[in-house]
Amino acid sequence: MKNEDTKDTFRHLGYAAFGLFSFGIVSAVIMIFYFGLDNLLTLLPLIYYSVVQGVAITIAVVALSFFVLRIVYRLHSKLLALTLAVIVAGALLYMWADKTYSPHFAMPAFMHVYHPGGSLPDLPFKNVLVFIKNFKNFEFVEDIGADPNTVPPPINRTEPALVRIELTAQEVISEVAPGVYFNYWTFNKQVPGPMLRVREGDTVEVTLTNHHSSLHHHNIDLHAVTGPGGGATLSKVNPGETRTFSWKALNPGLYIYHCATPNVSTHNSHGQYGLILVEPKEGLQKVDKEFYIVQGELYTKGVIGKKGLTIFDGDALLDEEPNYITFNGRIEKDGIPRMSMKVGETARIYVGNGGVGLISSFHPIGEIFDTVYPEGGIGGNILKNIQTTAVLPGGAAIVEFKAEIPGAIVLVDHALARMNKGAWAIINVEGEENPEIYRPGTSDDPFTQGSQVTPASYGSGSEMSH
Ligand SMILES: [Cu+2]
Repeated sequence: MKNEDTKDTFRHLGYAAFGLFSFGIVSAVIMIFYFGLDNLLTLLPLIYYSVVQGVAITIAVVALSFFVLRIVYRLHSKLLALTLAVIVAGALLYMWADKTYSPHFAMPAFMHVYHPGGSLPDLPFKNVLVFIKNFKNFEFVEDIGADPNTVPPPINRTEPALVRIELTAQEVISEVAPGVYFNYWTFNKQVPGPMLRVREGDTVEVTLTNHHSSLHHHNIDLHAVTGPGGGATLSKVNPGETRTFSWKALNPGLYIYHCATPNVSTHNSHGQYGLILVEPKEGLQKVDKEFYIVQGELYTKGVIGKKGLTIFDGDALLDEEPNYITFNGRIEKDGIPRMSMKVGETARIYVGNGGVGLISSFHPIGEIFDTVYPEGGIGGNILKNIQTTAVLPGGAAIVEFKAEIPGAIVLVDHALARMNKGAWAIINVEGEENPEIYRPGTSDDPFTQGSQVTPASYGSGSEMSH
């Protein structure tokens, strides 16, 4: 009897294994025909980890089902089978009644929101299928992070002008961190989108094109615009479409622009934001260096650092718990500074916060902001000698300082756990040491003779020589 049972067990296991194997083969053949082998070969490395997880959960579910069936079979108990069925039915009923089932088989299935129009923050499951189907149309971008040095030059005009700006909304694939891929939605294939610069009184003509490869509508809301939706009502573009609208820059200041297509926070948190500076008529004081940094959040499924193509997480968005917080779209590569200046030079940083959830406590480690234009406002109060300034979601700030000491100035969101999620960038300062201001040793040590000083670099722990 026992022997028979064991044979049975092995036979059933064999069937299960054969079934799984056949299912795998048939799925692979269907996928090759559906996507084409080339697309599949590109896609597979990106979804490798998801595939492994899928196989793992399938094995576990099949084994568990087999285990339960064996118990029921061995006990020959209809009552036990009925009890198990009731447990499963009860659990499903509980889940169904817990929250409203969302339309369109959206993921996660039990989410409910109260956004105007009822749009869900997540992506309907059908969009994921459409995404995979259109995979070959997406462009892979080598480096999604906008170069912080790409600030348009100061405006020297003394008269208003007509300024034409062209932007393209494009959905691309790029790396958040090494091996971690995300489907970014962008302006001009970079995050943040390009920094724009106009002069108070200018008439600005914005032309927005939605790239033909896009799966979603997009538009643009510039906070510098006076008018409904900040331009959003005039710029909704379907994939492949182009629209133009004009506006007059009435208020000087530094403003966020972003996509405002419902669900707005979903579009924002895929990377669709940037800064526009409306220079005051009298211009801004001249500085040696200007930098462009926008903080942003990425909400992805699974843990931080999960490799492969990560999927957007609507639940995390509603909870305002991003996996990644970036200064310019992605994690800084190997801590290599992308900004540099010299001792004695002055710098201005145009800082924005694309959000969507967190207030940035913007702070330069080892430096003090001599001047801050709070909330990016120009023409009102300015602040002097500031350590940390608040940059609100959908807001900005202009900060200025002079570099006195060589070494690294690490810019951070001083809610410092966010550094672990990527919220930092480095300005490398080169030049002569300035021991009168900063040096190792006691205050009695002579420092006026340069020969007696060993240059100390950032973090090297060099000591004064005697
Ligand atoms: Cu959009």
